Amino acid sequence: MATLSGALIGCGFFAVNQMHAWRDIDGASIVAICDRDPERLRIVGDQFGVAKRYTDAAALFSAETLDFVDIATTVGSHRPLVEMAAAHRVPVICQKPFAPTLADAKAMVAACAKAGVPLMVHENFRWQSPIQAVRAVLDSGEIGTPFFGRISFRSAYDVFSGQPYLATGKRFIIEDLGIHILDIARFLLGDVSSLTARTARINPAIAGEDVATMLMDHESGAISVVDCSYATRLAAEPFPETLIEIDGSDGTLRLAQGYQLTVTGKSGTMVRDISPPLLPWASRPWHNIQESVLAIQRHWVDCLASGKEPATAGADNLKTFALVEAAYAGAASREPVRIDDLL
Ligand code: NAD
Ligand code: 89V
Repeated sequence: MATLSGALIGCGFFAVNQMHAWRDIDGASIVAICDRDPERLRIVGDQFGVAKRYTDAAALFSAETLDFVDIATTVGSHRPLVEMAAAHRVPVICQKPFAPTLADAKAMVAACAKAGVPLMVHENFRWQSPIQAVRAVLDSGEIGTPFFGRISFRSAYDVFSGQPYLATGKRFIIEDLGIHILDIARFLLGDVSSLTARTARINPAIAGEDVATMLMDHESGAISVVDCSYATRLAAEPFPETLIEIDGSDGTLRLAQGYQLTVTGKSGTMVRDISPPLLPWASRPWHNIQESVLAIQRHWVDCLASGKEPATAGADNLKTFALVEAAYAGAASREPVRIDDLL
């Protein structure tokens, strides 16, 4: 397979993981990087030996011939950068949250569709190997048809030290973290027809909500609860594990802290340790997220090579993003929100 030439835009906190993962992937190579902050450009360029460096994305697109671009900036710049990629007919990966609003996200999907360029949202949590293992159990039919799910992320980990901007936005946990957990709920139980939400801010030092509880009706008839908190102090800090309970017509599955999966189904009860691998460049406790970065980027390269649509294509991500918008609207109104009305 010919090596695809990519560029990374945004060389901040999380992009370093993406650069490590690109180095591990045969079939793609990052040939140029861009950051409006020259110091971040220097740090990442030197660490990964990338000589072509740009402080302006427009200059990058004009000067380079690219097979894809990987946008790892924060949300405010996603729409102009994705539209710039579409204008240059360059396939594009965009970090989550995809856009500031669902209207922006729809415009970005439309721009890429009109230009005929593939667009994938870097929605990596569903690519964590424990989440994929849960999905494989459901697909095997071992627990029958799911009728209830709880997808839970509760922690008191200090996310603000690495990502200080998370403390300052009016929106916090649903937009930043809940978006992943809502996507996992869709990945496991299917699309959602309605959502009811409640939020709270426990930490007085931040601007947004740090607790959110969401109840969802899935189109399949299953019900799920997605609960997220950064105000939950536990004896053993679980960050960044997503815990899962699913009840089905023929059994149950439980993904418990420490990556312990218990399945009680048609063939009895099985307990398995499904801890994610610790990649050579990864560090605990982030290794779970880091391995999913490698998996989603590999998926992108496979999709570009085969012409397949990525699992988290822009069009798919609109359905996850709609859950985020519904959660904020529903928490404000204290009324259930119909998802079809947003899409
Ligand atoms: P960051 O602020 O550390 O890095 C962003 C970088 O982008 C900065 O260096 C900034 O100078 C640069 N930048 C911003 N606008 C630019 C522009 N127009 N042109 C060029 N450079 C520009 O942020 P971060 O914590 O690395 O987060 C980046 C994105 O990754 C966010 O959307 C965040 O939500 C997401 N993220 C995803 C995960 C995940 O698991 N998927 C984890 C953490 C962060
Ligand atoms: O995955 C993320 O988007 C991160 C974190 C796990 C800290 O919420 O911002």
